[in-house]
Amino acid sequence: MTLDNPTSRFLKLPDTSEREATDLFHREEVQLALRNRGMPLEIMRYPVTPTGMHYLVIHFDIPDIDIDQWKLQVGGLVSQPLSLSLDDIKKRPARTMAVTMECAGNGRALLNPRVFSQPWFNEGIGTAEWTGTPLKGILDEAGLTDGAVNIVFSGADQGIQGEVLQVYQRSLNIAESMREEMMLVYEMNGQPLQPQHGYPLRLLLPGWYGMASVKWLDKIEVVGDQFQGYQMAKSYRYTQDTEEPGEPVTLIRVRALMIPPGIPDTMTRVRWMTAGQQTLTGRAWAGRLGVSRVEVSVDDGSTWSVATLGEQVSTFAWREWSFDWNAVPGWHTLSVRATDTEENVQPIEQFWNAQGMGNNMAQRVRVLVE
Ligand SMILES: Nc1nc2c(c(=O)[nH]1)N[C@H]1C(S)=C(S)[C@@H](COP(=O)(O)O)O[C@H]1N2
Ligand SMILES: [Mo]
Repeated sequence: MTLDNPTSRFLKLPDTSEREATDLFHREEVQLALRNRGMPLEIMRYPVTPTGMHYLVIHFDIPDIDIDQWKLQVGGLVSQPLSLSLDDIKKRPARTMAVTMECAGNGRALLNPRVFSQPWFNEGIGTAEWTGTPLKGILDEAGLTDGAVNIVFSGADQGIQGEVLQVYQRSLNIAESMREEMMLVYEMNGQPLQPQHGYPLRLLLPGWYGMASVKWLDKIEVVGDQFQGYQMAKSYRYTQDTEEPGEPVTLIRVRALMIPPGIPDTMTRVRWMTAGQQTLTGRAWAGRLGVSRVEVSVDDGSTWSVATLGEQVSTFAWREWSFDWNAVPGWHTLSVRATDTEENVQPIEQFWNAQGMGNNMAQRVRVLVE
């Protein structure tokens, strides 16, 4: 949207002095938010997110890697342990795939009561074209031996979380690890991985929430039991309190997001737009599943209309949607929700969990039309 007459005029959108206490963020949440940037939602206009605008999550520090010393070690219950340099890995069969990645905590800041952690609204999302080699090829070459149950992927980053000193580690069962789309990637959008995205090598598990795609990967170990590391057994669980074990967070749930239409108020991000025919657009994804339907509401969820689905960027990436709206003057709350190919639909009200995971509540956007 462009203004016909860009002359400034006085226009007061909701008053920021009337914020409630629940809207105030803690110093540590702000600190996390500054390290872990989100993707500005208007950037959904690009099918592939420019690298500098892809979201980021870094639990500890970005590790300092000496590429001359660096090797990927593959060991444990294998018949042939491997030690591979980046050049060795690049010589293997290569594949490039667009993948939509989302943080499992996306939407967390919208919970009430709010959960203290990286305070995403809806911007923990991005789609990149990743280049690497299939994980299965490496595992086949190493040769899993009898009794292999889990594969443990370790990053070079270390820190303390939940009072546990640890390296960032996640595990995966054998069947998932052997899926065709699982990759070890060394390029993002045609360039070597940037330090913040896992240089020199990361795991990429399309369809899974982002935490599973271990960055700065330097060790793959095949083990004979269920790995119980912190990022599996304690963190990334759906629980109602910190005591119960709960269920593991795994695949990405269905979600659609809207490019906020019109123009924003700097402080509140509330939108302003002119009356008449407007096209609302955005993207929708469902991890491993497809998106079967996207619906838009212009009356705060009272009624829903079906949007037009556009092309899907790849099997594991988002697809565009659009919806023509005849905007009438006044205040409106716009909303969008998607349904996946297994008929899971995004909730209107968020169910709450103690770590603020998998929150795929339908997005709401306040708009003043004049
Ligand atoms: N080694 C390591 N891998 C990691 C993380 C991390 O902190 N350390 N963060 C995870 C989380 S929670 C997410 S959502 C994704 C984010 O990947 P990105 O920063 O490239 O978008 O990386 C995952 N892999
Ligand atoms: Mo994440």
